[in-house]
Amino acid sequence: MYKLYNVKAWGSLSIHLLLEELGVPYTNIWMTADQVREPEYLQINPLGMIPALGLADGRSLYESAAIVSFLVAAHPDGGMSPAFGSNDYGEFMSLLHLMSTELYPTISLASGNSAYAETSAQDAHIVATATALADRYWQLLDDRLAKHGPWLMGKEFSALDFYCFMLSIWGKPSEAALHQRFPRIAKLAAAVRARPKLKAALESHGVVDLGGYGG
Ligand SMILES: N[C@@H](CCC(=O)N[C@@H](CS)C(=O)NCC(=O)O)C(=O)O
Repeated sequence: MYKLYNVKAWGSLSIHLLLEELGVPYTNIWMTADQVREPEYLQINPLGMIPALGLADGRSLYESAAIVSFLVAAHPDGGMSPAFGSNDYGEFMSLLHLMSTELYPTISLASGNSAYAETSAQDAHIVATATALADRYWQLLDDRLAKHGPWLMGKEFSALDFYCFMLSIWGKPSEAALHQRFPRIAKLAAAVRARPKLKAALESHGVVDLGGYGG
């Protein structure tokens, strides 16, 4: 059975929703921010970050996009990705990695208190630059939804939509403001929230309603 190392409304949210949608058994382990930084957790994720997924043989996986890629491959009947090796799958991977390696860290930088800044002026510069770059990526995703929606893979709902939803709840200055700028992202987020299988998980993260994350 899997073990999900989970913090409310952190990067484990997309994995939590994916596990629920797939209907596979897992043990949910709620963590505090302090526990994530403790040496015991570094044995599970050496990066000291959420998410991590414990496997039945005692190993653990980290990096959210890797966990998504693993789960959709381990449970292909769950229908959470296009067929492996298809051109659609290639596109699925491009979008997953765009969101995990570009948009996710850019959103983190846009949140401020960057380790890269020595002064508050430097931090303000990083926040402004990262906010503008994040908006560029959001526009790209919104444009794709406008052309090929309602989901990121067109008519097929997939694990990408959970991932996109998770990033959108961290919208700056608020989720609602992000929705105003990117209406198709707003539509996608509302449609994810409306999926019956996800109700309990969304409630447990406090993100059933718009702005549940804190804005
Ligand atoms: N590249 C990582 C990024 C994960 C990440 O940034 N997680 C944040 C939470 S959303 C975290 O655990 N931060 C550690 C901390 O704040 O102590 C991934 O995709 O899994």
